[in-house]
Amino acid sequence: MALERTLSIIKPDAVAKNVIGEIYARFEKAGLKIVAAKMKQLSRKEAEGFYAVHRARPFFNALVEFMISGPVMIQVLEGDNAIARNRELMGATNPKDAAPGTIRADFADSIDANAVHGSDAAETAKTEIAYFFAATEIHGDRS
Ligand code: IDP
Repeated sequence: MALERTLSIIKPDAVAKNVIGEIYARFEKAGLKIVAAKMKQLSRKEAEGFYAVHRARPFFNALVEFMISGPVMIQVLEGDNAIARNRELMGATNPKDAAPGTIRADFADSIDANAVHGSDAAETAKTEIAYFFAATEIHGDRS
């Protein structure tokens, strides 16, 4: 199995609900190690840049407004198949479709306020991790 890294964001709704620790416990129980972390109030520019791939989508402005509505908790997770494993833990984008026991099923209120972000592929993971973390801020087993 491939030792991978992925970018995870606990979004403003979940930070406001005070469930950072509960979400971290799910990562750890699933074998994902938190190898970097920072709490941050994103600027509009940072949120727009992070979600630039969605710029043309009708929900883009609402998504940016939501992501800057409060602080987020940003982490790099490391583990075997970390990208897919984190997506499994997160559940479907719309919490109405998320499988029972997933983070979004348990903590998300709507497709806008859906608790967590997770990279969806190796290339995006690399870009997204570099968007928020310098190499010296990541303390994992993978070089
Ligand atoms: P993902 O977060 O599950 O990877 P993406 O399709 O990459 O989903 O969309 C990024 C984020 O944009 C979602 O997490 C959600 O917050 C928001 N989003 C996606 N689709 C919609 C929509 O149809 N309406 C409102 N917000 C959406």
